[in-house]
Amino acid sequence: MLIEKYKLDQYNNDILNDHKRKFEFVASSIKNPEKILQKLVDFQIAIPSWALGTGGTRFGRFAGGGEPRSLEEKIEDIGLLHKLNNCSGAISLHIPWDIPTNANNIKALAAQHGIRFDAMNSNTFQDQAGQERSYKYGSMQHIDKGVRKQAIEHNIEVIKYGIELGSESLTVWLADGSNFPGQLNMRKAFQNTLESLQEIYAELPDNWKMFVEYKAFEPNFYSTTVGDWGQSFLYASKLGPKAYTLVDLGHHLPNANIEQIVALLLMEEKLGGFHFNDSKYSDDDLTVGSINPYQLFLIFKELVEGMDARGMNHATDLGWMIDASHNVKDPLEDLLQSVEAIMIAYAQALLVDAKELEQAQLANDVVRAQEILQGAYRTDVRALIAEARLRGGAALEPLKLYRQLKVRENLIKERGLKTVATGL
Ligand code: RM4
Ligand code: MN
Ligand code: MN
Repeated sequence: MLIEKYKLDQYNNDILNDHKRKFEFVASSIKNPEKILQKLVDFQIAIPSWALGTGGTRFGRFAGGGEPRSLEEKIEDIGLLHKLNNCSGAISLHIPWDIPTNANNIKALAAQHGIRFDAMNSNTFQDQAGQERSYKYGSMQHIDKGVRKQAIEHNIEVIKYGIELGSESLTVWLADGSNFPGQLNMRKAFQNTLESLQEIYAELPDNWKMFVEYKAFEPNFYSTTVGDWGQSFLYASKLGPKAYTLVDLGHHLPNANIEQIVALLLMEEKLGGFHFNDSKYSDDDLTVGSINPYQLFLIFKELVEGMDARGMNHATDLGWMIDASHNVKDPLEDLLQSVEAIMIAYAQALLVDAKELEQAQLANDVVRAQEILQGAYRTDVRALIAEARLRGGAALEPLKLYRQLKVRENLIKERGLKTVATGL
């Protein structure tokens, strides 16, 4: 399904007066609205290819209907999102779930929708059909050199696919670890993993980055070989300047101070990428901003401050991606909500007056510091984000237009009710 431009414009025109009123109200109460708007127009969040279908739990999966059956249809779905919000202009592929059999065609299709290829993701956490050796006891940490070699070769293959598509980064998330005390030698597991990563790192093109993602637990429950930001930082430091830590919001133990992690990684120039989601417990992969939007704002506040301190480009210098799973919602609606939550937190963080906050900190004025942060957080910035969308040619209210145009109903008509997308 394609959304015709005239329908989008018509929709915007119908609600334009109401929007203008709200926009002028918020714009009049903030400093530099134009500067903030430009940042919002530029900001893009990649959509992972595995998030376009209904995700399952280990107990079951309830397909939603009209799910993309191929990589081409996944790109079309992201094209719909991008048309609606103008901030989903990138796709992140997971190999082997989404092998681009004809890279030129795939590239051309993506270009038609204004989509570029974000980080490539490798998969050594599942055994694939026809695979020679098993990852049951890990991949890059494995005691058997043959298993490690297989995992290394897979990652090198993923880089090759990425080069063909114009991607410039590889995300490595390892499920490696142990379920029981004594199962492995932790030092050797680390060293094997480091050596494996070094072999992959050696194959990275000059302009590529490697993101080392960490996760506290699951699927292993006793130890994880890249378990937290300290371990990821250690690998990334030993690997070299092209290696960075990737922070996935759901990959921490409860109550971890993620904003502090982000601040320090940025300070050390080792923050590379970001996976957005929200959670009540840990890796719940829920809609961004659905559980703890204030934490998301605090994280963005550190991101903005830390990137500005280094003169970084917010839109391009870090890899931004959603990493979520949709059990009960329409995946596309869920993604629209997630992107909106990210844009809200980003816009609110841009409202924080860094100089004023610094003065409050230097005066040990704790109350003032809190007022500054919460003043920004409690500003209703939705009209600002809508204005950025309008300027970028997208919809003032993406979710409402999605429903009005009956996008899901149309996709079900096109693709059928019983389609299941590849992914988890
Ligand atoms: C993992 C991790 C990775 C993602 C897979 C699908 O929990 O978050 O980033 O590639 O899920
Ligand atoms: Mn992730
Ligand atoms: Mn995860």
